[in-house]
Amino acid sequence: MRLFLALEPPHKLRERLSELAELAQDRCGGRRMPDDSLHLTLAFLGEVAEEQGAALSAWVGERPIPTGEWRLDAWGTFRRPGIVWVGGRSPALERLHESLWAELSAFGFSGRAEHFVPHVTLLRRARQLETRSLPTIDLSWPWRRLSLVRSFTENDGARYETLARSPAA
Ligand code: 2AM
Repeated sequence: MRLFLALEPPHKLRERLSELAELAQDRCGGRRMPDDSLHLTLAFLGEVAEEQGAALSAWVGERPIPTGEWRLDAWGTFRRPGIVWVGGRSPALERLHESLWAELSAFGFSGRAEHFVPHVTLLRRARQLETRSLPTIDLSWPWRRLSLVRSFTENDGARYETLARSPAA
C-alpha cells in the first residue's frame, strides 16, 4: 500500500484553501485537488507492505506530536507535474519533519527527499505556472495531530484514506 504521513487542515482553513484553489484554477488552469484531499505531506513513504503498514498505524496512533502553528504566506509552483501550491517556511515543521524521519529511519524507511518544502498542493497539471497575479495570503494552520494516509490511484487521480491519527496532544 502507498502511504504518507501528513497534517490535515482544520475545517475553516480547508474552506479557505478550497477558495484559493478555485482562484488559482481560474488563472492557471489544471486540476484542483478535491477539497477533502487537501493536506501537507511530512513524509512520503511510497509502497509499504501490509504488516509494516499495520505497525505504522499503531505507531502513529500511540504517539502524540508536538503541536505548532504554520503560517502560510507564499504561493509556489513545481514545474513537474505542474503543481501550484501555497506554503511557507517553518522551523517548527522542519523540526517535526526531521524528528519523524529519524524515527522512520529506525523503522527501516528511506526515501527522505533532499529538500523539505512545506506546501499544500492546490492544482496539478496547471497550464500556467505564474502566481504573481494571485492574492497575497497570510493563513494560520494550528496543528495538533499527525495522520497516516493511504493513497489509492484511480482513473481520475488519487484518492486518500486516513488510516490512523496521533492522539490529540
Ligand atoms: P505533492 O502534493 O507535492 O504532489 C501523496 O502522493 C502525497 O505525497 C502528495 O502530497 C505528494 O506531494 C507526495 N508525494 C508523492 N510522491 C512523492 C515522492 N516521490 N516524493 C515525495 N513526495 C511525494
